[in-house]
Amino acid sequence: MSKPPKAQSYSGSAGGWGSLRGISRIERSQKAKPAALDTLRQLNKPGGTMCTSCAWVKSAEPKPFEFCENGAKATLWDLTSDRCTPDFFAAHTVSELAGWSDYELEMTGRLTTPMRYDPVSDHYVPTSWSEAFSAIGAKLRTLDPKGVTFYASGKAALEPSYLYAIFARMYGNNHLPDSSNMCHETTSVGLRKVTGSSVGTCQMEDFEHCDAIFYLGQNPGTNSPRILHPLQKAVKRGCKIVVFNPLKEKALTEFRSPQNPLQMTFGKATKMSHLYLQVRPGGDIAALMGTCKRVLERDEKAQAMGVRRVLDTAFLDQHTHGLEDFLEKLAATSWEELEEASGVTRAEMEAAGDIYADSSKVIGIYGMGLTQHVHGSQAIGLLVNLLLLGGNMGRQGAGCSPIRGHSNVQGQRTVGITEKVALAPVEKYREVLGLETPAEDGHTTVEFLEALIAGTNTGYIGLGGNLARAVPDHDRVYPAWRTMELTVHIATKLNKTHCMPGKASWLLPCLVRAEEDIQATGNQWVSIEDSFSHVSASKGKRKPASEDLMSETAIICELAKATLDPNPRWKWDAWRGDYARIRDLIAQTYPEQFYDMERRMHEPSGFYRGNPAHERIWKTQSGKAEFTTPTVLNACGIRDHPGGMHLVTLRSNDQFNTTIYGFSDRLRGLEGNRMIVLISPEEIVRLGLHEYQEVSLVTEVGDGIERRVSGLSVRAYDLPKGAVVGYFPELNPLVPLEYHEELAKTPASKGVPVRIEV
Ligand SMILES: Nc1nc2c(c(=O)[nH]1)N[C@H]1C(S)=C(S)[C@@H](COP(=O)(O)OP(=O)(O)OC[C@H]3O[C@@H](n4cnc5c(=O)[nH]c(N)nc54)[C@H](O)[C@@H]3O)O[C@H]1N2
Ligand SMILES: Nc1nc2c(c(=O)[nH]1)N[C@H]1C(S)=C(S)[C@@H](COP(=O)(O)OP(=O)(O)OC[C@H]3O[C@@H](n4cnc5c(=O)[nH]c(N)nc54)[C@H](O)[C@@H]3O)O[C@H]1N2
Ligand SMILES: [Mo]
Repeated sequence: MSKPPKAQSYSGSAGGWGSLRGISRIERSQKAKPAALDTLRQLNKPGGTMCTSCAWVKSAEPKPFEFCENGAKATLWDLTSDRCTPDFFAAHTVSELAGWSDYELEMTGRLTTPMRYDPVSDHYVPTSWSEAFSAIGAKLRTLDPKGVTFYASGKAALEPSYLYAIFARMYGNNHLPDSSNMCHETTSVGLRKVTGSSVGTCQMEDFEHCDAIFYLGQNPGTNSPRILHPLQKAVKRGCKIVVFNPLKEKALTEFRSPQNPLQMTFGKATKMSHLYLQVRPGGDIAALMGTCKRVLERDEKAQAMGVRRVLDTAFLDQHTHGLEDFLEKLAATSWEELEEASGVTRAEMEAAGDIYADSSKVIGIYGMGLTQHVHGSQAIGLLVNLLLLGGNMGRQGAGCSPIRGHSNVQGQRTVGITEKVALAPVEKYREVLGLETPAEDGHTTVEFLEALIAGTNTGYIGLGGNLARAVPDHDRVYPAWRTMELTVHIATKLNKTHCMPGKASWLLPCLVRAEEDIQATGNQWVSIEDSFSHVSASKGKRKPASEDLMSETAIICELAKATLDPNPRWKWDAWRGDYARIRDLIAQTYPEQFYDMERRMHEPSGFYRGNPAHERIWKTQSGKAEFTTPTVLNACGIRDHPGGMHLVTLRSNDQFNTTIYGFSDRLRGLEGNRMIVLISPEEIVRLGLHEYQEVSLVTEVGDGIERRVSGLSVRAYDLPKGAVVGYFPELNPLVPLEYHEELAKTPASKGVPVRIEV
């Protein structure tokens, strides 16, 4: 499958003509019909369809094309004319398909027909919807509810997500892990611990007022390109961007707006960052401490000179807790220790501190580079510390903004998809539905896998996703996956997880968001929540890929009817027939945030669900924003090990998670091969390697389990010492299941201790 590798650095900017070429390549490969372009034109606009790619905000004043390269790719991928039909399944055994690559499987096109796994012939065979539902319902009734997990991958809208969460609880458990458990769970736990809120505090207008943006561990050029427009605007009015990232990501160095014909044709790309700290993996805790150290020095200096102080002392007194302990820790930590743990110099940390001290409004942004570490919540805590020092929380032009992943992943948590009972609306469920929430917390993703390996999890329902592929430790997970009694996938395209059927297994093909969803009362609206907690309406207009598809909402209603005893208060047919009735349930369950949802979701840019931390109301233990006193200086769980390298696994520009669109990581100048490992030129020399040499990576956590990925081709890349980088999901066999964030259990896929073997 891989073409001959070619390494070169990319000379273009992020955005620009390269991004348009990227879109047209996918359009050709997916043979998208002209009507698909119509869908693109309506993407992220009131009355249109909300993009299924990232979770960045929908503008109240949309541009002619309110989508980016990768949003277009995701949409065209959904609207492909290729079909994965019963004939295809008749021609291939499931064991054969299990050997296909992620790319080959998804290239077969949209699933068209409900399929049942036949263990005798080892084929998926067509079945009818009614047979599928009654057989799955009957099977679920025989299983112990304590051993069945209901996973959700953050794409499904609020309506099906709400129903999915109550279905699991009516069935008898809180086993509702979400892709968030591998992603921003560190935010849900860590940011909540310090601000009392599990989501970001920024709003769009803050980007029009900030003086500085600290941008940590997120790659906007690939993963949220629409953010580049407000960033570019901010830079042009003088805002300074400080980046912490081991890789020099192109979009954070220069950007050419594809929305601006003049800049595309004649203009110079915009220089995006003023300061770029190439921290080592996990180096953010120390780099942020160094930045804070400088901020304090600058505050002392300001006091000595009798000018305006850098610290917002009124805010600190009234709104924060724990500053003294943090200051003690800072004073006790030397610059040498900070340089060693961060991988950057004192001068660089001082420069970052100076930009902070010279700015009166600062925003902090972060992504997987912070959350996917063993001590990720401490790194988030340190970013919040920095913001708190200057009172940069809960006021205009300031705040903390995690960039979410899937387009509705935040919303799924909001409407009840959570394994934590404390976060479930237990009282309201009782009042609105007569539902008694099971008392025990459910599985996180890691706990699900532990139960799977231990043999106590025997059933799995997946609302989207490719879970077996997205998780750590494939060599331990794959064999266990196949031992389950029941696996059910609600999906749009075929993937590796589907090719590891349990003893009884079904593929239930569903509509994508751009397709019309006709129920008893006509074509239905759905709604989704973005990274800024805005809830927007979305409607599909395209004809479905096959007549035999059902919506996610309809599938969940039918599964629930087939599984649960009838209850006059649980009106699955009425909910399925009119999604406004589900929104009514959401509004009754969460009245403060979702009142009048039916009307408000049509407001431009959606309605704001609100966030107490944005109003400086801190729902923390102390009732104040909490300073974090770090217990470590680097976020990696294991620092010292013989191999001495830390592996970062990340996304290329040509994938959406486990969906591989192609083999071009354009913005990094890496083409043609995904089985590569990036190493700095100095380390290549030190280790006696050479470019294009094949090596293996071996994990070093000392638990006696051999984890190895071989056949990786070496590429020289500008990286800090000790960092090696490769692609998710190919390198997931190297991430140990037990190596996860200390509080949130997010797998630590950004700082795995490894050695290189020739
Ligand atoms: N096109 C496209 N869009 C997507 C996705 C996709 O796969 N494709 N995925 C979606 C999902 S689910 C998510 S969660 C988001 C993910 O979006 P990101 O959060 O950008 O995730 P990654 O691609 O994993 O890259 C993380 C960044 O962190 C940096 N990094 C790694 N380790 C460290 C560290 O220790 N410190 C710091 N400061 N930086 C570090 C990496 O170099 C990289 O730039 O994107 C969403 N949007
Ligand atoms: N090593 C490493 N591992 C990681 C990460 C990393 O950075 N490094 N990132 C983690 C992160 S942030 C995340 S979010 C997870 C992602 O984990 P998942 O969310 O489980 O994976 P995806 O690849 O997004 O799932 C793709 C599949 O979803 C189905 N699908 C697509 N669209 C729809 C739809 O509209 N409806 C339904 N029902 N199904 C649909 C298709 O069948 C497709 O094959 O991976 C995590 N794993
Ligand atoms: Mo994610």
